[in-house]
Parts: sequence; structure tokens; C-alpha cells
Amino acid sequence: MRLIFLAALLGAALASRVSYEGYKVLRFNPTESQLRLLEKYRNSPGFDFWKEPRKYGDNLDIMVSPDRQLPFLSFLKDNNITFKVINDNVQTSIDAEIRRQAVTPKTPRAVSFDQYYRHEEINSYLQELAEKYPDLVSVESLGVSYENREMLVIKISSGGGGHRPAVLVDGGIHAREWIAPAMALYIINQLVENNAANSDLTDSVDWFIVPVLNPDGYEYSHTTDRLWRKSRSPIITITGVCRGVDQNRNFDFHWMEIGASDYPCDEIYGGEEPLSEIENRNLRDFATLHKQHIKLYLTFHSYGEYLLYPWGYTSELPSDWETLHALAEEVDAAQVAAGGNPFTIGSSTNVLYAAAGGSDDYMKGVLGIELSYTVELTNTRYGFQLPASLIEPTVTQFFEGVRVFAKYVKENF
Ligand code: 0X9
Ligand code: ZN
Repeated sequence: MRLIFLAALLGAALASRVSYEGYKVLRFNPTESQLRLLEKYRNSPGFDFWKEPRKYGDNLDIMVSPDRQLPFLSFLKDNNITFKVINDNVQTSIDAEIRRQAVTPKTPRAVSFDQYYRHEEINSYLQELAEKYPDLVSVESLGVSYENREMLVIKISSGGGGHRPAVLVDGGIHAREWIAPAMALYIINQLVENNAANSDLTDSVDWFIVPVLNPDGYEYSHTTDRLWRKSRSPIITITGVCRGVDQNRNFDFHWMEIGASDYPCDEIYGGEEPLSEIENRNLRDFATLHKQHIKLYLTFHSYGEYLLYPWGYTSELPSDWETLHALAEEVDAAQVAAGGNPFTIGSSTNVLYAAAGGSDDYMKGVLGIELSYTVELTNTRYGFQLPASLIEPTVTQFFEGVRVFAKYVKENF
């Protein structure tokens, strides 16, 4: 009976999903000239560049659709480009993930870090914390998403009447990067439910945490297309409707200048206008209201193990880049001491790629938040589909870095 129920649940979960049957992910360690050759495939149909290298020695991961594999493999052979297949069939790993999600018991009122939660579950957890810890926690709505999902921000403050320096954290601007909301949730969990051990992080610093900045995309990546990145608002084109804007190309600072597309069907579509996306306007409004107090902005993404600071729109550096760099190094040392791999540190443009309209650039460039970082968590062969069993080591290791960030804010503002 139980088996039939589970099979039915799984059947429903698998129905009408985007299929990645036969898609492979190849990992390269290209030389500069090989990279130039591979770059030509970047915008070709059937190719999805999951992770980009910038400096020699970094890896490049490309997902290739079944119909493009044969010609691509012979191109690689002709050019002596070696690679490893890190995922032989993306659909198989998606199915395994769906199976795990369907059978993992959801335990209300006790969060755990061995499973990924849905948006509703995350919202309920935040509300429960507000009820249980009224002296430390309050929850506010930033507004609703395009598809009417409530976007919650949790405020963690042990007092001070809103005059203390604050940290703004978000996760999940990119739908498929599930470890990002999980990281945000872990920070919340530690600051609130383990406050006795972490009271030094909240005794003179306030926290504003938005665990899911793209709730519609996040839900869509759970129900329909595991590799969805963008928001879900529809945009009419001459060939039909395409959905979604890359919310991290949509902020109003050097919008569309570089590394963004004006074609609505592209993964890095910047939107019809800056801040076209309601989810981004919701964050903008909240951050603007509190900008005097927010000293540090952390936006979580995956994957690649990078600690990035502005700018993403230019290779020039902000005047205080040495402070940003030195703090990132301290943060990295702490997470390495906790067992993590060393992260690559630098400005987005210089160590990753140029891409304007990101939330990190906006927070610093427009709102004047001094310390602004994009954190790209994890760099495993699993790509975006980090197995749930690896959530805990990932988030606990990086939490040691978060401690260093908090200490810096506490001591310097
Ligand atoms: O491209 C992005 O938006 C981020 N990488 S991801 O693979 N998670 O999509 C990096 C953003 C870095 N910041 C800026 N370019 N402003
Ligand atoms: Zn991302």
C-alpha cells in the first residue's frame, strides 16, 4: 500500500516535467586557446555553459543536448581538447533527486539540513520562528512575486531600536541554485535557534534575511524544470512567449551594458527595462529603506567556489577594493579551516566574467552599502544538483565564514 502510494507520488512528481534525457555535462580544463575555441559554442542551441572558467586551471562545465553530442565530440577530438564526463545523463540525476525529495519525511517545526525545502515550507518556518522567538525575530513581507507568492524577510535583532549596523542576506535569485536558500536558512537557524552559541553575532548587529528572492522560479525548478534560472514573468516576442528575466541582470546600475542579453528567451535576459521584475523591486524598496544601517550585503549563489565583490560591470575596481579583498580572504581562511575548499577571491569581472545589472553592484553602486559580495557555494561534479546529503557540510563550513563577516561589521561600524 505504502509502495503504491509512493509510486503514485513519484509518478505525479515526474509528470509533465522538462526532460534532460541523454544530456551530458562535460568538464574541461582548457588552455587559453582551447577556451577561445569552446567559447564559440556559448550561445549555440543545445549548449548550456554551467560554469565558466576565468583563469588558467579553472574548470569549465558545459551541458550538451543529445543531438549535439556527436559533432561536438568530433570537434573536441580534432582539436585535442580533453574532458571528463561529470554527468552522463542529467535526467538520471534529476530523477534520483525527485525520488529523494518525495520520500524524505518533512518534519514540521524542526528544520533540518539533509533536505531541500519548498518555498511554502520556508515561509512557514520563518513564521514559526517569529511566533516562538518574538523578542529576537520578526517577519515582514517584501511584497508578492509575479505569481503572487509572498516574499518574506526575517529580521533578527536582539534590540537597539533599529539603530545597529545591519547585514542583508539573500538567496535563490537564481532558481536552480538550491543550496543558496538552504544557506540562508541555515544562517537563520543558527542565529535564532542556536542563539545561545551565536549570541556574539546578534548582540550588536541586526540581520535581514530573504531566503528566496525568486520564489516563482524556485518553485518551477522543483515542479517542472530542474535547471530553470530566471523569474517567470512572460515576455512576448515575434516568435511567441518566453518566460523569465535573469534577476541578476535586471538591477538599475549600468543595466545591460555588458554580459546581459536583450533577447527574452536567453538565460541572461536583462528584462525590458531596469527593475522590470517585481521581485527585484521588492528587494530594492526594502534595502533602500534600511540602507543607512546595512553595512554588508551577501547574496548566495552556486556553483564554483567564488567570493566575488564589485564590480561586475567593469574591470575597474572600487576604491575600497583592498578592504573588500582582505575581508574575503579572512572569510575564506575561516571556511577552509572548517574543512572547505579554498574559494577564488576577486572582483566579479576580473575573476569570473563581466555581467552588469547584478544585485551586488546595485547595493554598493546605488545604495552605498560598503561591503557587497556574491558567494558562489560548492564546486562538485554535481553542479546545481548538489545532493541533499551535502547540504550540511556545505552550509556549516561556510557559516564559519559568515561569522568572520559578522565580526567585521560588529568591530568596524
Ligand atoms: O552570473 C551571475 O549572475 C553569477 N554567477 S551564476 O553562475 N550564479 O549565475 C555571478 C554574478 C557576479 N556579480 C555580477 N556580475 N554583478
Ligand atoms: Zn547564480
